[in-house]
Amino acid sequence: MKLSFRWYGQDDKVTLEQIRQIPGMEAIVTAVYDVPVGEVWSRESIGKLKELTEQAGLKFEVIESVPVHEDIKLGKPSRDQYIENYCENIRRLAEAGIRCICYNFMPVFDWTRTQLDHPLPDGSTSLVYYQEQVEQVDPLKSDSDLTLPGWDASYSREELRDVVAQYQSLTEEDLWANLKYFLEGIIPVAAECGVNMAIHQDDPCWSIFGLPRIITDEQNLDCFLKLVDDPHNGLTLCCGSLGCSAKNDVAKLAAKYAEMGRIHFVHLRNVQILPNGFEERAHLSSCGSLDMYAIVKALVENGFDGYVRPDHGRMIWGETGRAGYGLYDRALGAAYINGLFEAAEKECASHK
Ligand SMILES: [Mn+2]
Repeated sequence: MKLSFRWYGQDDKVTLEQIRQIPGMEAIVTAVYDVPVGEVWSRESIGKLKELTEQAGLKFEVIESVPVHEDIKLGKPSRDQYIENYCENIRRLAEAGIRCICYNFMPVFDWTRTQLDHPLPDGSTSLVYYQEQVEQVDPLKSDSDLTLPGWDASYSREELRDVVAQYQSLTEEDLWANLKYFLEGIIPVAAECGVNMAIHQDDPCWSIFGLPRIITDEQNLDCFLKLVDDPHNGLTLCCGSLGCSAKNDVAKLAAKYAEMGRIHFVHLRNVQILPNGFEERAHLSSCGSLDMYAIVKALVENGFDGYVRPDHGRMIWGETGRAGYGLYDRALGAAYINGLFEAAEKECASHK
């Protein structure tokens, strides 16, 4: 298990120099942000990220994310060009030394929360999801003032309504078929380039606004891996996304898919499940619903040796910045993950 940290490029308030000082930190997880979704990334932009990362003494082997154009998810005729662009991105990233690409296949909304700065009793703030607030919002009504934080700012109100409307006739079966078509286009290229593709689970792992969502639970993850049964077609195991449903036993899923060799990247964070949704919490097991030690131990016991990163942190110590992606609480999460990892490694070694 190797520790990594997400970095949003030169506009990120968190610097590479700060990240490098976190004990055990090996690599940066980042992306090219200056290109519209669906276009080919320039070799120059990729090279700049690699250069900055390596100058800071960190490795450049994981990309999060190469986003998937909506036309691919919708199965429009234009998807073939976007899939070809995606393949070209895989080739260019492999040339630069990238070994793993994280992506997701969620219609329209990458992730959904109802508040990004919800105060917790200890004075920190975190991202939360309350069902009753989601139900007040209808993205099909362009005259509604209600929006949710994190909605893609690249869409105007009307564009958002239009893209959501295009999904109204798309069933889960259609989305599965479009995902399969996409995988059949990209996985042979990934295999040829030695790149592991790692799909992120839907966040949260249920349907929102009537939009289909399929990367949600064990049954569907099993189906996903069989769509193209190749080791390069694997998972980003996101504990927080799977863990906001009590139906998902995250430690069990970690063990199962690690043993199959199909986990290529892991997001470690904790959530507290509530009757009406969930709250993101500190990484420590006792702060939320997930047994983080059981998850890390399951990964170690089953031979997972890829990258993990602390996922969203709370805002603490007065830090301001990108919600979920401050320095301090994610660094605390990294330190905690180091401890879990060392304990799990030593426990496994003592049983051999
Ligand atoms: Mn995640």
